[in-house]
Amino acid sequence: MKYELYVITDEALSGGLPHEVIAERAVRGGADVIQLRDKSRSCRDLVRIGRRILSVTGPAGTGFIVNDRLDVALACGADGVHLGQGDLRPGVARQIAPPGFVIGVSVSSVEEAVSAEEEGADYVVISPVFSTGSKYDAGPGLGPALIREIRMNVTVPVLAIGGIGPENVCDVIDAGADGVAVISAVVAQPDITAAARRLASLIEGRKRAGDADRKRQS
Ligand code: TZP
Ligand code: MG
Repeated sequence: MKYELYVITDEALSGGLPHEVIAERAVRGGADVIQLRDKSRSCRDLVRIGRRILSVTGPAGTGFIVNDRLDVALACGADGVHLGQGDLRPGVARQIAPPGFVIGVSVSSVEEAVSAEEEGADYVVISPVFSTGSKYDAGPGLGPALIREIRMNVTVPVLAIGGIGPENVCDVIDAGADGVAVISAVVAQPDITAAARRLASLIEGRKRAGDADRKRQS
């Protein structure tokens, strides 16, 4: 799975658009992964919504991840689950999940990132890199320097989340992130597709420039 632009759905921040509409618009704008995130819906609702999202992401070849809930992810046929530090341990999820199932983990330190990888995480998301109003308990921004430190200590893809948008996405890529996970920079924009397309193109351009620099220096 490619992890450059990872878009997290949020019906409140979208001004009331359903998860599957957010997903469809973000996929059209080039999102590599869609995460269904909703802390208020019932399990049954989440499975129903997840199946709708999968009908959009599947044919497009976009990844589909469910936040928090391994049961929902398995029931709706998602590609994977995303776990926080208070959710199931990645090692436990790994024991339950079928082969090839993607497990992502939110981390806020090198130690958490290393232990997530040791337990079988497929990617880690550093949270939050900048302060954000989109998650009430996200805490203060940890800063881009942590990206470089975590990048040097794990081999799985490293994403950054929290307060990331067109104005700072290049700093995050320059610091060594493989990609970014965003809510408001895409979901809260009047044109979700255009916002995703712009971010995807900034990330791609910056990575290409970084690759060219490294080639020149080697
Ligand atoms: N986890 C850490 S920060 C965050 C989550 C879900 C919210 C990110 O939202 P935004 O709008 O991209 O800052
Ligand atoms: Mg969680």
